Amino acid sequence: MNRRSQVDAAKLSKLVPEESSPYKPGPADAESIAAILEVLRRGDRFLVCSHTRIDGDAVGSMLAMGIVLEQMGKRADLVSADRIPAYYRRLPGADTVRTALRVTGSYDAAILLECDSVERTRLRGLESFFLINIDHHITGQLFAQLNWIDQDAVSVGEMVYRLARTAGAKITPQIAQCIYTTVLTDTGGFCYGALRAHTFALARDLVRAGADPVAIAQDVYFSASPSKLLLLGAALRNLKREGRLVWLWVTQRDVARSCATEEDCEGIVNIALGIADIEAAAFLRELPEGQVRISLRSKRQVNVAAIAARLGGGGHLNAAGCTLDGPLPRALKEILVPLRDAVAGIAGKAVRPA
Ligand SMILES: [Mn+2]
Repeated sequence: MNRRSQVDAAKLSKLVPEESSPYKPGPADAESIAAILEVLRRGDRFLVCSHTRIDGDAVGSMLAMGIVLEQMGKRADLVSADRIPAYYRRLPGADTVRTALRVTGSYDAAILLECDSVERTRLRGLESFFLINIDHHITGQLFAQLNWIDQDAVSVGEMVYRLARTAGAKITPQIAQCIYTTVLTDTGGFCYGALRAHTFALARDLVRAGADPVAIAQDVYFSASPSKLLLLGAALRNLKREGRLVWLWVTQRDVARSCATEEDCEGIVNIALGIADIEAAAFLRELPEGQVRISLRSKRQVNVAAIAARLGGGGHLNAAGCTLDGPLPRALKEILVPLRDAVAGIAGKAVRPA
């Protein structure tokens, strides 16, 4: 009996080597990582920030970056223009992120995560620093002194993981938890984005390093406030469908009646995209200042990043956003023109003979 179990264990360890990781990122970005690490090794104080309307990738990659810098013996100041949403406040180090609209002080570099411009941070005073730009958007821009853009990364957190591994950092349970959150949220729970076999290898690495996938999913997907569901109800009452296109909106009145906050708007657009045979979805919300924030989602080939970019926004092929001038009916009219064109283009492709 004993002997047999030893044989089985030996067989198993041959099949699943304990120490090796199947997560093998390509060598394509070795140069970018080396250049960034060079700046990090030479400096002492760094500023770490991300975009406004801070999301899971922004929070998780900032926090992971902060821990990696600390491990390297550096000082990292984490600053955000927005408060950390409740879903992410239990992440390790979330309470160290300072909320501010202006940054001062002396830093060897400012690391901008997931931003296509300095303006995207909504932080003033960044221009005077040496800027490092780490981004994975299709609409990423080379605005900094050092730019590392990888559209194939599922999250900026994945890029921070590569940087950490190259730096020889220890992937602590805290780092793993932060980076797993970025992967989970930017893929919509492993549903979309640049998902590849190596994404799951990355998730495996992170779980083995101490990320708790169930606890993180509970925080991200099962912790909604009642106000969020009330707002969702209001949005669903405003849902319109036209062929393969769907849109819905909330007014400032809907937001006030639901006692909803900015973060309660997160994810509403994905519910609209959940309708069968829909190719693209838009969620519009009136902002207090009168502008209209638009979230766009699509399945397959409808390129919502291109639509958003033409209107001053940006994002990914299937997930993007922009802000238009109000009032709401005017903004809706403006966004429907390119959306209808894009969806009609897909329909045309489908019937064209090969
Ligand atoms: Mn992201």
